[in-house]
Amino acid sequence: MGLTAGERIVQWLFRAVSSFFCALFVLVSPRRKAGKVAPVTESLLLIPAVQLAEKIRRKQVSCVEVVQAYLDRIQQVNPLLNAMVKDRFSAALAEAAQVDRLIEEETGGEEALADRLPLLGVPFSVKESFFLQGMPCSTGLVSRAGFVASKDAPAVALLKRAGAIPLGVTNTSELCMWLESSNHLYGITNNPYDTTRICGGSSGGEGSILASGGSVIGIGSDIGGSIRMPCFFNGIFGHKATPGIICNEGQLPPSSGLQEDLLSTGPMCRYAEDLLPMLKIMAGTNADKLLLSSEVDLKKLRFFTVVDDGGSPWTSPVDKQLVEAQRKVIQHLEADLGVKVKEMSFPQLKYSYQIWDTCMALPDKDGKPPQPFVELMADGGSTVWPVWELIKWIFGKSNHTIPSIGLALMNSKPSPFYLKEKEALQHDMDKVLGTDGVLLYPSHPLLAPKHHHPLFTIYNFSYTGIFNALGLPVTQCPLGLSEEGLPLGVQVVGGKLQDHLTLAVALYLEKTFGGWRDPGTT
Ligand SMILES: *[C@@H]1O[C@H](CO)[C@@H](O)[C@H](O)[C@H]1NC(C)=O
Ligand SMILES: *[C@@H]1O[C@H](CO)[C@@H](O)[C@H](O)[C@H]1NC(C)=O
Ligand SMILES: CC(=O)N[C@H]1CO[C@H](CO)[C@@H](O)[C@@H]1O
Repeated sequence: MGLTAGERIVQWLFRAVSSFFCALFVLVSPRRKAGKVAPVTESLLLIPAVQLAEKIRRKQVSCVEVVQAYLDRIQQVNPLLNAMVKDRFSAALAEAAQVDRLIEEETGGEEALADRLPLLGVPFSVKESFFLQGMPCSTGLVSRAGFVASKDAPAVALLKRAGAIPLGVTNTSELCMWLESSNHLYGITNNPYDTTRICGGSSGGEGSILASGGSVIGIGSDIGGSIRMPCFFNGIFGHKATPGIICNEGQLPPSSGLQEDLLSTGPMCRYAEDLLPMLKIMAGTNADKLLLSSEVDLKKLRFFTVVDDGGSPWTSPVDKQLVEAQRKVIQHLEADLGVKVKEMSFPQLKYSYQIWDTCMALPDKDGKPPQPFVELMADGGSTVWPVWELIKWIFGKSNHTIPSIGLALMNSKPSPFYLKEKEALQHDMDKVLGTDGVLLYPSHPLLAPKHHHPLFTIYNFSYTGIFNALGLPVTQCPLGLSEEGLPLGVQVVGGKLQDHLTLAVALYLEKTFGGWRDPGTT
């Protein structure tokens, strides 16, 4: 797709300016020493959640042993990562002991137990922006320090009801609106493959603790890539479900306007086989709307690949290693399955950011506009003045992070032009995908960047954000590591309600590319 001369100039200028600031930033920022977590040595930490539940049910391992192994690992890695910001270790151990007693006393047989409590005894982690009873839920707002949730978010409650045991809550970006998990309440979270790099956001603490082996399954939410970006930067699996399937209640900030159509709560995990059972549990009664128990024959699917967004002036070109990884996926699919992967391009993808931004600003069905970001920052307290916060920030005195202040200053309005482009893209995409199409798309233009870098390159998240605007299910899949030892990956996109297809492809890709890698051994 050609860019106009004007777009080329904008592209050149924007890249020049962002490169200049990146270079300047590297010059002035203190040198951090690159570190990574120690290898996982405890084999209990290397078992997928569904298999772990089975072993616990069969008394091949006690739940207390499993939970203790995870607590030990978190204590080992967290000082380096700052991923889990509040734990509930003693409560988790007490619950584990109860699980062991329950299994001891169970008379209904193992199968009945598996039916009733499919994740019995499996530890999990929770993004701090969700209500988890007895735990903080601040989403990085300093003014919410000390708040304690008195109930569980519905998605959290469903995992608990399936028998899973929460270990603690993990860091996010302020108000979940940034791809670096850092805020003035809990500080900054590091990437386990290289601690000088970002773990992504907003579900970044989840990405980091899962990838380091401190958790096996976790819960995140995604309005512009907040599950998929941290899963990509940390080399794990994540699923942004078709919107409306998993309940989004009980998290901060609440969505308003039409944002509910963009937001998806969903599973994050180290092993692909845990995605589907988690989705089924977290969907509750809505699971019936998906075809989660149908057998998927990959050979019968139609595959598509899109190499990039067509050259948006606002994003960087896709990293060569990511292009190569996606090419290898195509090669494998064609050689193993005998399918033909068709290369496509969608001209509107170059407006991904603008389309996402417009959808985020749309009013709801009753014409009510979304709640202004400054109100979310104020969280019911005194008014926040973004310019004043910016001045305070310059002197290191603001309680807010610069991405939040920037967002408050931007104050987007919906654009009829981009809405029309979105509708055209939606029409084409829905037609291409149908009920048996699967599309491959880069997860992000670049591998996990250094801390703070995304500040100068804010639009790259549009590679994930566009699928929130389109309301399509997407599974983020790891594809091994780059030359510098950083995770590679790809997004697998399906038609609406066709989540089972992208999950089936995730299983295939894990088998073919090896899935998650222990950051300690790379
Ligand atoms: C930051 O938040 C704390 C706690 O809410 C408050 O006491 C303090 O005055 C705030 N600081 C600024 C500069 O707004
Ligand atoms: C994002 O995009 C810019 C160009 O717009 C690029 O210079 C930058 O390195 C990219 N990086 C990330 C990870 O945000
Ligand atoms: C690095 C950092 O700031 N870590 C903080 C994370 O949050 C906990 C709980 O509030 C603090 O105790 C840590 O100091």
